[in-house]
Amino acid sequence: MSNENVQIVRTTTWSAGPGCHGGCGVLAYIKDGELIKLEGDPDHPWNQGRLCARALAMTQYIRHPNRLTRPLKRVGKRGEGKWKEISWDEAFDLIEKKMKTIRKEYGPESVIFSMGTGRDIGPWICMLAYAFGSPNVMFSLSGSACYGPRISACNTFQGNYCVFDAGQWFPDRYENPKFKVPECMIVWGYNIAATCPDNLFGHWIIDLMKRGTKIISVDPRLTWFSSRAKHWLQLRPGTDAALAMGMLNVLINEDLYDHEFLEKWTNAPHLMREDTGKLLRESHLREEGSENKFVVWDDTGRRLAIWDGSQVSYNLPDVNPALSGRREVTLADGNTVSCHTVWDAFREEVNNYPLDKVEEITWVPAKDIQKAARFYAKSKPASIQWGVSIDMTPAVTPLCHAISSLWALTGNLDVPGGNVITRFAYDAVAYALPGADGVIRLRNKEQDACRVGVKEYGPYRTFHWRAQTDLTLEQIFTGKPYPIKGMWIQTAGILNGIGLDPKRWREALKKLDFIAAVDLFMTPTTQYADVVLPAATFLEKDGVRSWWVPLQSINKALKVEECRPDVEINFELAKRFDPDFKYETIHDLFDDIIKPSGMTYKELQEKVWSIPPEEHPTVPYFRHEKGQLRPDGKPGFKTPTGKFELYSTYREDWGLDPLPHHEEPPLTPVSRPDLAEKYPLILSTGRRSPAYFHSEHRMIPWLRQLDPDPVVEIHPETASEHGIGNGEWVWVENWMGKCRLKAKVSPIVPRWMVMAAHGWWFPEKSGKEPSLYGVWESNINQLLPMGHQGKDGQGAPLKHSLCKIYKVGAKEES
Ligand SMILES: Nc1nc2c(c(=O)[nH]1)N[C@H]1C(S)=C(S)[C@@H](COP(=O)(O)OP(=O)(O)OC[C@H]3O[C@@H](n4cnc5c(=O)[nH]c(N)nc54)[C@H](O)[C@@H]3O)O[C@H]1N2
Ligand SMILES: Nc1nc2c(c(=O)[nH]1)N[C@H]1C(S)=C(S)[C@@H](COP(=O)(O)OP(=O)(O)OC[C@H]3O[C@@H](n4cnc5c(=O)[nH]c(N)nc54)[C@H](O)[C@@H]3O)O[C@H]1N2
Ligand code: SF4
Ligand SMILES: [Mo]
Repeated sequence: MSNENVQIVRTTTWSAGPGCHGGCGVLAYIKDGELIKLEGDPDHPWNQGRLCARALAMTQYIRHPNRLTRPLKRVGKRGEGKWKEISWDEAFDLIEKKMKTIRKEYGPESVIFSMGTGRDIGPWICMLAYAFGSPNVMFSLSGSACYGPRISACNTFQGNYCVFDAGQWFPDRYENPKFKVPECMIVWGYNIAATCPDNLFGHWIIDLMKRGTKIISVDPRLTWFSSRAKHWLQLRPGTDAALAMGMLNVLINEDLYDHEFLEKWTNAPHLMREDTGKLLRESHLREEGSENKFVVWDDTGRRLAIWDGSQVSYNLPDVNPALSGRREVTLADGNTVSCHTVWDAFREEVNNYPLDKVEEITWVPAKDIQKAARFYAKSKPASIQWGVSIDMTPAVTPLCHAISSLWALTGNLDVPGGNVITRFAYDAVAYALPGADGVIRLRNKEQDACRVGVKEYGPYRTFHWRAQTDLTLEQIFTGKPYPIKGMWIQTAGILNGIGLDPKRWREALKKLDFIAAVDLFMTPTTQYADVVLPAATFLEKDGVRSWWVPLQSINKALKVEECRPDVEINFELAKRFDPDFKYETIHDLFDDIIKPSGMTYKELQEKVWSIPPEEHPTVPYFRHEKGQLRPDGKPGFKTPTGKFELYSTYREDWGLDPLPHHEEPPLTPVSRPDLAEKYPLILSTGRRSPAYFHSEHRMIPWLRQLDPDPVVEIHPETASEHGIGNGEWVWVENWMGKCRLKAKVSPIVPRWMVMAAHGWWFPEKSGKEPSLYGVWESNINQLLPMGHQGKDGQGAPLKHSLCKIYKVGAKEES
């Protein structure tokens, strides 16, 4: 390639385009305003020149003939496929008028702002919703079952989220003297070699393996990491909590846990009342001296806890209360109650999971669990990284609690090579993830009270800023407690990927008065909108990206027709909806977001990425010891007790079981033997394809060539039982419906499970109803129900339902 007139733009990937959670540094080669090549930036500390197929295929994406390039207005009925090009001014005027009418008649909360997975538009959709006045930003997956539940669970009992340490907070990475290579890493329900999810990369784990890390894989499927693991625990889907409890059982009963961490940093010594079975709270304690000060003694006269008016601090320096055993405590009312410790209760719960019972639940041999647990516990340091299959368990919080207890009790939290507490680089936060307050937020708390799910679910009140999806869908039909009349859809493939039971979603969309969608392509979902706006790829915009580290800029490299960056679209409308909107220009907004870094946006753009210096409080390690995690600056964790909570204060307050435990998911052979009789195979869905991001990219030739058809993976024995050959089309069916997928016969899945690809529609087919790009042919979500969220409103059974299979054309089994 001649480099004449070629301009190289250094920038950062974040979705629109590759479709990603993002963060790779890239070099965009631009000639005469066109992208001629994209390659990994060898100087970027994270990807070090590596890049995925989807980013490499950007040259086929940018000018794809199907791309939306002008705003469209629907002129036929919803689904009829009749559209008219309009100007941006017309589009903005129309949206402003329609949405203001709904706001006036029904209130701002009756417009839902629907988004998909976390990418560049996260902050901007919130900005728009909040400027409009609606708290209802909805991550459109049942039970918010991706990422949010893991984060909110960690907030609940640990105060902050954490991830595996691959030296990502240091520009020199593995070479940094503070960093340690973990001896063991558990890759838990995580297909990270294909996914680079949640701001992490599979190649980091490979880097660690090259440096000596041994892998334990917890996965029903033979993934890249399972096939290279020292221990592969091939569990029955949805039984992870039982497995983790079994591992805790080994840890505790073989005395493989870290006593110092337990005593000093967990709430193990805290007291529980035997009469109520609940925590002994400050209000129960005996008053002494000043009005706000209470002290608790045990029956031997030792002080156990003190309440200083703001919080109870246990474990006073001069007291080392016994970790277990009964004791009598005198309460404020003068009565005496018997108490035991949290540690007693925790161990009792763990002892409910002896390994033979765990084997029965999980189908993993007890011996294997024991070996893996011992290996993890004896490795120093060791880390665990979990994937989205965790969120896709309705009892997601107790499951996260069990797994987190593993890293806490082995002293692997907030240490080099272990699970490191995540903080945003420089604390520059654009918008709220659970537990983080960003620059973009609702103006006053009262506006939040009517957010869907706030009344019903503790985590939505306390940590999530999202509307609960399953309740929102119901509310569209019932109109209770208030009507929902409009939807703004930006990055959510409601009918083709993120929505479960998509036919019901279609009915819901049809009920709405007004829908605006912003996308790069026409999809089955956008066919139901009234206006569709053409969005830009990451190469066509300026942006700012702060998701843990680094702090990065996205730098505009080119322009395509009339496509506009999401941030510009939302900014324009935010100004129209909110007369007091704070910012004049988009760069003002970016400046405000990155202010804590001390840089202006222009300065960040020069650098492209910036990692805070090692002494910065947002950089690990041992921040719980240094008082860098809690708002009051005291040592400990950001929880109600300042400790890692083995027994959760929040969960007790929310009326939910505060200890980790296993709950059988709703649609398994164990919970529904009646359904299993007819639908004997476990249906798992949505293992990622390296060629696609969810429902995207089916129209990109290089990517479609890599993975041309919707596949279902079937074990050879199961396939032969059903007379199915590799590459033959099969029906996958259950009580909700059926869809047609191509058999990939492979021992990669166990005999008792099939794995169906998700997100399928066919851009090459007609977009009009009834075809709707063939979305009803192969979209596996037609077999998955809404409304099975867990008791705290989170989680959904996407990875464990039931089905039967048979060859297309074969006589249907009844
Ligand atoms: N190429 C590509 N990358 C992506 C995406 C994409 O669509 N394409 N999507 C992005 C998004 S939004 C997300 S959330 C992430 C997800 O990234 P991952 O968390 O890596 O998600 P999956 O590919 O679903 O992999 C989950 C793994 O869990 C296993 N599994 C299934 N059920 C269970 C179970 O019950 N227990 C256990 N322990 N394991 C189970 C599956 O076999 C699979 O190996 O990927 C992101 N990255
Ligand atoms: N059966 C099953 N279903 C699943 C899953 C599973 O494991 N199994 N995984 C679920 C998970 S974890 C998630 S997060 C969801 C993801 O679901 P979605 O986030 O809905 O998935 P996508 O198909 O990536 O994106 C939806 C639309 O957004 C558009 N888009 C992409 N980037 C941009 C952008 O920057 N701006 C604008 N305006 N539009 C953009 C795309 O063109 C696409 O039409 O899917 C879920 N669906
Ligand atoms: S999808 Fe992942 S590997 Fe590809 S560009 Fe985005 S962050 Fe990088
Ligand atoms: Mo996701």
